[in-house]
Amino acid sequence: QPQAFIFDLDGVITDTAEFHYLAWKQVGEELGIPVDRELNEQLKGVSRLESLERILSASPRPLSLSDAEKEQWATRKNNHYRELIEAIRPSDILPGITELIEEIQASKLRIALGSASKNATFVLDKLGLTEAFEYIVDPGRIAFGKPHPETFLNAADALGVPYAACIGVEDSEAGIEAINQAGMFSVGVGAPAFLHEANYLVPDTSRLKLDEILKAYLN
Ligand code: B16
Ligand code: MG
Repeated sequence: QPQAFIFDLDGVITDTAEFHYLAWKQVGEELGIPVDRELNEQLKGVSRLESLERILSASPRPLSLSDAEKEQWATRKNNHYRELIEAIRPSDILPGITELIEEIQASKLRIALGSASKNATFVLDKLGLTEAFEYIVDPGRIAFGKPHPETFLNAADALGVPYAACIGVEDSEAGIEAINQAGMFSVGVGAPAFLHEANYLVPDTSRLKLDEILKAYLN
């Protein structure tokens, strides 16, 4: 029997994945590196500095930046991002998520957040969802980001729930790999082209139904 859900934030609870994309696109333009949606799939779920590294690797001309310069570009991206998320409101919770959380609570299952984002608590507060999460992973204390399983293991350990009794929900390829590596049941939200490793896949959040997820888990 499952005991807990561990949710990703950006792209699952709310569409901040789009804001991360727009912010990186802007930084890419400033750096002279085009950031398109395909490259963006490789940035989802990945930390700020690692995302920058991946963008720099895609540069059409060789670019070598010092660590201090990289920090500056990462901060620049975060400033763009913070501007974009300033106006987030509870109505920006993605379709079906409020209902899913209510169903999970009614079934007495536990709920944690496993986001890579240092802005996660800010976003959850804006959405009015902080109370729904019993535990929120602090990415500052995670040594290895997604696709490493540490984020999800940390959440399960904090709840005191066996890994195999956890269900992780993710929109990123890196995140699905992390959940699978953790020995948990993975639920993907998005396109099969990127998320085909998910144990259960839906095209968008409106299709996340607790009974369907539990049926798939028990199969
Ligand atoms: P920040 P998630 C991830 O959040 C995003 O998918 C990824 O695009 C972002 O780079 C990462 O958080 C770090 O975010 O710059 O705000 O610390 O999808 O794991 O909820
Ligand atoms: Mg995500």
